Amino acid sequence: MSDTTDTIAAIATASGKGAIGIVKISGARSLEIASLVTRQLLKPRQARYTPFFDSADVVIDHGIALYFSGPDSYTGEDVLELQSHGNHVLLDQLLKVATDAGARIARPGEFTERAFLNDKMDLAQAEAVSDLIQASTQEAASAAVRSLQGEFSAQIAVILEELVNCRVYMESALDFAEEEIDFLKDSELANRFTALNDLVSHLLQRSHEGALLRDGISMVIAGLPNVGKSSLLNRLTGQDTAIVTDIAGTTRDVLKEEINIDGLPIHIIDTAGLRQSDDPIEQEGVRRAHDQLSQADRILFVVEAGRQPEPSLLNELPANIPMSLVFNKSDLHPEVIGNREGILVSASTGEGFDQLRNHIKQCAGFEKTAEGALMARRRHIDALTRAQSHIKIAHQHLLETAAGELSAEELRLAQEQLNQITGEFTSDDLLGEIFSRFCIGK
Ligand SMILES: Nc1nc2c(ncn2[C@@H]2O[C@H](COP(=O)(O)OP(=O)(O)OP(=O)(O)O)[C@@H](O)[C@H]2O)c(=O)[nH]1
Ligand SMILES: [Mg+2]
Repeated sequence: MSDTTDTIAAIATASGKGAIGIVKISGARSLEIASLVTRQLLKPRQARYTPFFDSADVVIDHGIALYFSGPDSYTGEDVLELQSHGNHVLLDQLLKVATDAGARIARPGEFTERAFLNDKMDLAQAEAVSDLIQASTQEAASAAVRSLQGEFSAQIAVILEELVNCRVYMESALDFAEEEIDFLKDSELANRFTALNDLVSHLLQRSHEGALLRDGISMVIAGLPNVGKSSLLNRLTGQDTAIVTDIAGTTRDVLKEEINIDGLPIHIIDTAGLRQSDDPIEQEGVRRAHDQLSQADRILFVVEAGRQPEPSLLNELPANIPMSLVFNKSDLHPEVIGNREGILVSASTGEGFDQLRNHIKQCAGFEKTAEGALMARRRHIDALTRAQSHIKIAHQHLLETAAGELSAEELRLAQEQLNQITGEFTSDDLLGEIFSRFCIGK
């Protein structure tokens, strides 16, 4: 973990030219650096328009200096923000004044890590800061804001409180050994277990949607040559990205595009038509197609309307990856013939695409809960899932053997899992990994 006694500094704005650029400084030397740069004593929380000096007394720029005295700041420490014009030469000069005065360059995420260590936010909120910066759709940004405001953590707190109540109830039962069995078998406890389980399920659903908004899903379009895979990609993206011709074997390279359906990011991948070929370039295209197929979250397998997929070709697809059948060219064959069901579309006319988009959302488990998605990560979902299975085992112990102690122990384990989400008990390694993925200056 970092040395939290250092004063840290970083350029907080994105690289490149812009109207303004910001250097951020946090730590005990902030006020001293403020005096060096501005030659004035700044008052907390008062924006001061001032010249910025370098160490040789030369004016570098004029800008706004803002000082926050700890603990009322983002990091909980003394913080200085220097807003200059958005030119990296200027910003580097300002940064140099700070480092000459004893600050060191901050690591990625170090400001937010300090905010976490100083109890300004919990770990789930800190992660939401990074997710908000990375959000690629409005829905993802809203989910991140909800988590940043603490909605996710508040839900965890509700579950934790109920877990603790159950434990207290059970442990008081264990203290009165003769009455234990009656206590443990009463319906109140059973109801509480069911309610706990429902709370976790609901939070899991909202988190699952948040994770989808953050990471999206990858969908590989595959099928025989000429069935209209590239036309399908173009219709979904609304752009003429892929070359379309009536020559079978047009596409060889793997083509990746990004769309979003109601905020759900979809990475769509067009591939070469699957067939045996003597052409080494096409062979390589087919090999790459199989490569992509093995990594997909879902396969869109395209077949010409009026036909059925060849079983031998379907057998070549990776068995562990879900597949949706799409019958294309409905303008030529308006009906699905045969026993396998699929979605009927026409990449030429756009018919059936609303249905296809809905199908994709549904398959991803993206249903939009009433309160909205909460930004969550894989590790949150894993911890919630583990907590839920401990709760289920705890319930089983009660139902099947009235084993109060074992049951209480499972609840304790569930509690541990939830505490990991908010960072109550989290290893330094995990913290290091989480914050290292932040951008510099945040
Ligand atoms: N009538 C009709 N023609 C279509 C439709 N979709 C694609 N086509 C035509 O089918 C031919 C092949 O389309 P592509 O999109 O290149 O097919 P592909 O599956 O990518 O082909 P390869 O890259 O060779 O594997 C082109 O002539 C398209 O214009 C459709 O919905 N209706
Ligand atoms: Mg193609």
